[in-house]
Amino acid sequence: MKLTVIGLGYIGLPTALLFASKGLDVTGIDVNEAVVKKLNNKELHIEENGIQDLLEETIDNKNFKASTEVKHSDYYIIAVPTPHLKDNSCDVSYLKAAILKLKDVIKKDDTIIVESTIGPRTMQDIVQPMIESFGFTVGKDIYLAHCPERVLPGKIIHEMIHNNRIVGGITEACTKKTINLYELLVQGKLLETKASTAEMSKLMENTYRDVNIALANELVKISDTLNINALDVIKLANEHPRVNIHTPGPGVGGHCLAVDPYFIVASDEKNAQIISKARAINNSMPDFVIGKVNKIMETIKGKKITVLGLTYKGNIDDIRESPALDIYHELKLKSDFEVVAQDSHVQLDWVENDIAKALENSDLALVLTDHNEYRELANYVNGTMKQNIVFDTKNVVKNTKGLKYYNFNNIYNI
Ligand code: SAJ
Repeated sequence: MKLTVIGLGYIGLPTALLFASKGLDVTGIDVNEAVVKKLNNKELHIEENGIQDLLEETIDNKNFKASTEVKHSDYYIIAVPTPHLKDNSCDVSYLKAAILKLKDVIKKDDTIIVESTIGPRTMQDIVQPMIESFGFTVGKDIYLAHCPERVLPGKIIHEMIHNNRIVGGITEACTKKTINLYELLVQGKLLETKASTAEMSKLMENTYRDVNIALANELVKISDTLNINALDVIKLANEHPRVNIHTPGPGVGGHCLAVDPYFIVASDEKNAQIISKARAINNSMPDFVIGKVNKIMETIKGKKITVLGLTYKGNIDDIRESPALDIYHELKLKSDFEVVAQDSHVQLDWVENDIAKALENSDLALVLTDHNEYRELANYVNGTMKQNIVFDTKNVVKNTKGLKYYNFNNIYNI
C-alpha cells in the first residue's frame, strides 16, 4: 500500500515514519528542499524522542523517502500548518495549496485525510468542494476524512500508536476507508463520526485545557491581591474527586492551545464568551510576570536578569507562540536591565546553552519553562549569581537551598 504524507513537521514526519515502519511504501512531501535533503541523509530538523531511530530504520528498509514532488498513491495524509489569521480564523492557505498539489495526481478510489487542525466545517465547506471541482464525487470515487492529530509533543511516538483516534468521514464510506489505514498503526480505539464533529471535538479538547489553565492563572492573580498561597489552593482543591484545576504559568504557548480556541471564536463570536475570555487571561500572564520582575529588580537594585527556558513548555525544542519568548523580548527591548537567555534545547546564536555560564553575575534567575534541568537549580546558582534570587513561574525548582525563592505561592511578598 502506498501512502503520501504532505508536511514533514512535528506531526507529519513521525506519522510518515511510523506507517513506514509498518511496511507501507511511504513518501513524505515538504516544500522545504533543505528539509527533504536532510531527511534523505538520515538527519532530523526537529527534536522528538525516538524518531532518529525510526528515520534510520525506514530509510535503510527503503520504506520511507522524502521528496518535494507529489506522486500517485492510495492514501494521502495532509499535516500542514494551519495558523490563525489576524481576524482569529484558521489560515487554510497551506491546506489549500496541499489539496491543489493533488489535482493531477489523484485517481478513482484514492483516500485523502486531513490531520491538520481546522476550523469547524472546513472539510465540508472548503476541502470537499475543491476535490469535487477536480471532477470527482466525494464518497463515491474519492474518499475524504478528517482525522485530527492529538499527540503531545515529547511523547509523540507513544501517543500516535496508543491514543484513541477520531475518524470523521464526509460519508460513512469515507470513514471506513480511513479506518482501513489507521488500524494498521493505531492500538487505541478508532472512533467513527462525521467530519464536522471530528473538527469540533479536536478544537474543544484544546479549548478545555486552555480554559482550565486560564482559571488557574486567574486564581494566581486573585491570590496575589488577597495574600493567599495559590499553589496550595490548587493542591488542596484537587484533592476533591471531581476537581482538576490546571497548573498556572507565565502564559499558554505552542501552536495548539494558543491558537485553536480562536477558530471556535471566529466561527461564532457571539456565543464563544468563556473561550474568548480565557484566551485574554492567558495572554495577560506575560505582563503580570514582567510586573513582578520589575518589582523584584527595583527592590534589590538589580542589573542583570537570566531568563531560564524559552520553549513553550518543558523538555522540548519548540518556541512557537512561547510566552517565555515574549517575556524575554519585552524585558530585553523595553527595560534597562542586562537580559540573558538560557535554554539547553534551543540552538540560536543569542541563546546560551550552559546554565552556570548564563547565571554568572546575575541578580535574578527567572524560570519560564519547566525543563528537568532546572529542578536542581541551587547547584548552579550558589557562588555563580551576584544575588541568589529566583522567580520560578513554573514551580519546577525542587532544590531551593540557599536561594531567595519566589513562585506563585508567595508572589504577594514581592
Ligand atoms: N500549560 C499550562 N498549564 C497546564 C498545562 C499546560 O500553563 O496545566 C501550558 C504549557 O506550558 C504550554 C501550553 O499550556 O505553554 C500547552 O501545553 P500542553 O502540554 O497543554 O499542550 P500542547 O500544546 O503541547 O499539546 C496539546 C495537547 N492537547 C491536549 O492535551 C488536550 C495534545 O494532545 C494535542 O495533540 C496538541 O495540543 C495539538 O496538536 O493540538
